[in-house]
Amino acid sequence: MAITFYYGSGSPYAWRVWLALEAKGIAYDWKPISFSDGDHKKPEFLKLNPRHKVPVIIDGDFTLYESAAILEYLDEQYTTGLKLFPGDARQRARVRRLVREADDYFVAASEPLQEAIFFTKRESWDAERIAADRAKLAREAGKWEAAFGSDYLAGELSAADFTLYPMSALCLRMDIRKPDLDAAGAFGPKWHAWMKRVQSLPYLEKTVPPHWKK
Ligand SMILES: N[C@@H](CCC(=O)N[C@@H](CS)C(=O)NCC(=O)O)C(=O)O
Repeated sequence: MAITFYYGSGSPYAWRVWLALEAKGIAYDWKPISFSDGDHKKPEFLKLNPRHKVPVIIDGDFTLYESAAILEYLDEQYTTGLKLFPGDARQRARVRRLVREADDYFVAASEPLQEAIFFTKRESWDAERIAADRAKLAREAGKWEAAFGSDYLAGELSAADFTLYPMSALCLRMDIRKPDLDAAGAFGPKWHAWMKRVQSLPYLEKTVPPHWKK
């Protein structure tokens, strides 16, 4: 039976799960929810996730939210397709570490700027705050640049790439709203090359947030 996958367009967390489902070749029933219609606050959704957030999956009689936990579950429960946590104990620990670094430090460094650009009216944009938030993002990006050693974050393609890629794509999207921000310039050449490699995965285009394609 297919997994039910609750998705919200633009959510980097939901995107991570979509990439994992595709890469593992798991059958799923895609259920996009509408944030603007408040679907995530409706009683039927709150029964699935009392924190009113996507992603959520339902696999038979098992419901799970939190994207990082979902990827671990999918990898343990389904042996098909890509191994999201490949290798030996040390290699898997490295993947988990990278996932934590993205969820904790990259998010902390990028969310303030995203808040300032996406969720603040243009007329209220505060140049000083934006510059400070961009500098914070650039400092964090520098740490990732220094860590790149091979094609993918942990060597082989893994859950780490599916975690950081959507967050990174969201950062680049800020330049569409404010071209002189140059969020792309906050990232180094290795990071840009890695973005291109992930973009060339055969299922990547399918998972791009639908409202970005309009
Ligand atoms: N830690 C969660 C974060 C999920 C999350 O923040 N989802 C956002 C979209 S990016 C959401 O659904 N927000 C709606 C809300 O909080 O009401 C995960 O990894 O799944």
